[in-house]
Amino acid sequence: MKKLISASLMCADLMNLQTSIDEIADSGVDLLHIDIMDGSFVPNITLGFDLVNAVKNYTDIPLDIHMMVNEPLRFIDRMNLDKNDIVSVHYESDIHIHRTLEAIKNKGIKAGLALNPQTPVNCLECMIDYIDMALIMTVSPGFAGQKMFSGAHIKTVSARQFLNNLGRADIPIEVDGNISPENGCKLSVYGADIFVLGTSSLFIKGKDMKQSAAEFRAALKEFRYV
Ligand code: S6P
Ligand code: MG
Repeated sequence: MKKLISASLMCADLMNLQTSIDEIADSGVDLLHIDIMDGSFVPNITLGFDLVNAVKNYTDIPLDIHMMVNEPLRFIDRMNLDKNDIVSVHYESDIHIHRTLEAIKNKGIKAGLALNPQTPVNCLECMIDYIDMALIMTVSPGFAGQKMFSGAHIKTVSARQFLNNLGRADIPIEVDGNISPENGCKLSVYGADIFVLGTSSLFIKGKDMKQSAAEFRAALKEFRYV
C-alpha cells in the first residue's frame, strides 16, 4: 500500500491560515487532517465545521476529518464533503457507532474508525464492512505536542495483523500523535500506512515545510526495528 502523509491543520499558523494551507499544498502532502473537538469527548476545542467547509472550497487536497466529539452523527450533515474525503469517528463516541459509520458511507464519504490508546483492536471486527480506514491514536487525543504512548508500536502491529487476518489488508492504518520521522519509520515497519504530521515533523518553526515533508518521506524508506 502507498504510504501517505496527512498534515494536521491545528498545528498550522492559525493567524495566517490561507498562507499555511498554500504552504501545506506546496509541500506535496496527500491529505489535510482537520481535528474537531467538543470539549467533552476530549478536554479541548479546536477547529469547526464552518472552517471545514471553507477549507474544502479552497483546496483540492483531500480532507481527513478527525472527529473527537460525542455523538458525531449530529454533525455529519454540517460538512460538505465528497468521496475523496475521510471522516473518522471514535469507537466510544456513540453507543450506536454503527449508525454513524453508515451515515458517513451513505453520504459517499470514506469512513474511519478511531481507536484511543486503550481501545482494543478487536472493536474493528464487527465494523469491518463499514470502514475504509482505522485511525490508531498514538497519544490520548486532545492536544498537539504530546509524547507517544509506550504501547503504540504493539498496538499498530496488532491492528495490522488483526485486519490482515480478517482478509482486509486493504484497509489502511492511520497513526496520529507524535509522528516524528523516527516514530513514523518504526510505525511504518509495524504496518501503518497514513501518518498525521504535526509539531513533531511538519510544523517546525523556522524550517521549510517542503523540506520537512521530504525528510519524513525519506525516513519512511529506512528500515529500523525499535
Ligand atoms: C490530537 C490530534 C492530532 C494532533 C497531531 C499533532 O489529539 O488528534 O491530530 O493534531 O497529532 O501532532 P504532534 O506531532 O504535535 O503530536
Ligand atoms: Mg487528529
